[in-house]
Amino acid sequence: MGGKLIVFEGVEGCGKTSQMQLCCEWLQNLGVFVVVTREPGGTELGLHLRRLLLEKVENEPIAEVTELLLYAADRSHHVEQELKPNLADGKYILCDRYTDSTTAYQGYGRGLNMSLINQLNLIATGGLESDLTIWLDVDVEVGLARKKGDGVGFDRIEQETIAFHRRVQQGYAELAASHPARIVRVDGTLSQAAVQQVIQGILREKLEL
Ligand code: Z5A
Repeated sequence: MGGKLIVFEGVEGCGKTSQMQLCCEWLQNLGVFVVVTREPGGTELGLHLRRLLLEKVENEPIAEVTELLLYAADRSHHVEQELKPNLADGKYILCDRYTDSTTAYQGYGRGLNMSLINQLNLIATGGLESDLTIWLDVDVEVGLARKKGDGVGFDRIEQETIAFHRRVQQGYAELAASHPARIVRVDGTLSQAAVQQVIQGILREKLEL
C-alpha cells in the first residue's frame, strides 16, 4: 500500500485535533500504519518555530512577511524530515494543517500577496500536495467559543479580530470551491461522533480503504 498525506484544515476550534485522534484509532484498527503530525511544530526545529509564532511578544510584534517565512521554514523542514520519509515507507500521515493554512491565514487573513504565498508553498513543499484535505467547516464564533470553553487562553493568532477570522473562513470556502477533488468540506458543527462517521466515509471512498 502506498503512503498517503491526509490533511485536516479549518478555523480555530473546528475539531481537527479530536477528529485526527479518532481517525488514527480507526485506521490503526484497520491495520494501517499511521503517523500523526502537525504544522507548525511537527519536528524538533518546528517546535521552536511554533513557540516563536504563537507566543505574543508585546513590544515586538512579528512582521507579516516574517510570519509567512517562519511558517514556510517550518513546512520545508517538516516535509523533508517527516512527510517524505513516512510517505516513502508507505505510511498514512494525518497532518494538522498544511499549505491551505498559509493561503487562508497569511493570504486571506493578512492580505499578503497570493502569488508570493503560492511560490513559497511550492518551495517549502517541493510540490508535495495532500492526497486529501478534510476541511472542517464551523462558524468562526462556534470555533472560538469552543476554544474559550477549553479555558487554555488564546494564542497570538487566536487573539486576532473576528474580521480576520472571517476572512480566513472565506479563504477556506474559496479554496474548497477551487480544488473540489483535493479538498472535501465536512460540517464540523455535527456531534464529534457524526463528524467522524462522515470522515470515515470520505476516506473509504477517496482512498479505497
Ligand atoms: N497557522 C498559520 O497562520 N499559517 C500556517 O501556515 C499554519 C498555521 C500552518 C496554530 O494552529 C496556528 O497557526 C493557527 C493557524 C496558524 N491559528 N491559531 N491560533 P493549531 O492548529 O495548532 O491551533 P488551532 O487552530 O487553534 O487548533 P486547535 O486548538 O488544535 O483546535 P482544533 O484542533 O481545531 O479543535 P479540537 O482541539 O479538536 O477541539 C477544540 C474544542 O472543541 C475541544 O474542547 C473539543 O472537545 C471541542 N470540539 C471538537 N469537536 C467538537 C464538536 N463536533 N462538537 C462540539 N465540540 C467539539
